[in-house]
Amino acid sequence: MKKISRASHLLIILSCMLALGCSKKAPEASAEAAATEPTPAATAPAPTPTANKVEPIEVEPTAEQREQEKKKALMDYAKMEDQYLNDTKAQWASSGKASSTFGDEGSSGASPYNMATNVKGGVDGKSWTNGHQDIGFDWLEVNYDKPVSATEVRIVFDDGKGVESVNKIELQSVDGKWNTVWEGISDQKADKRGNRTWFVRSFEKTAYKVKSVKVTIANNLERGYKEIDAVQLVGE
Ligand SMILES: [Ca+2]
Repeated sequence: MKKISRASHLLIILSCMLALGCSKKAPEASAEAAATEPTPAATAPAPTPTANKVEPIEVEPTAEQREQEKKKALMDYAKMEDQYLNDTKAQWASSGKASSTFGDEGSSGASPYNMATNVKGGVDGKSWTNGHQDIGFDWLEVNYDKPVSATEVRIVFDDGKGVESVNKIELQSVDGKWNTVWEGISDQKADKRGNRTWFVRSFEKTAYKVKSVKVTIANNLERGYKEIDAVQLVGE
């Protein structure tokens, strides 16, 4: 019995040693396996020689080419504006009023030259000029003869003056309710291609019929007086 137990004891020690040996060898084996695995560097394609690479030569445009580019930009503007002006789904305001007018705080009051009534009708070079350069907010409200389900509003700024200050566009339904269709910080810059800058905002077609549009401007966003010539309402 003693022999057997000694033998089994030996067996246990042996198997333990074997297990240890195996477990000790295991990392070595995996290290060997790792060593035989190809390294990414070895398989990476050899860098192509740069000596033979042909660099594109940048050619300065000639004065004539620059002039052509300028003409093309003017033509693009002409086409854009022509589309707006002849848009059969667009109508011009029939009347307008505003929160302030240039000169209205003076003793003689605002000149007709700057009044909100100048936004009535199409683009004609006569504009509403607001009364503040950098303080507070101003608004312009315009009315339309034919109420429509609206999809877009286009505000025409004379020389782009004030286009960066547009802050909100609201539409009034025929039952008198005001709805904000856009509010934010204007990303529009003065359009240098033409004498007018069109501030255009599209939105989902309104379920209600629109009769008036109110444009709010944040005076401090673009310092100086703002000039709006006309406001188009698009819809049917
Ligand atoms: Ca006008």
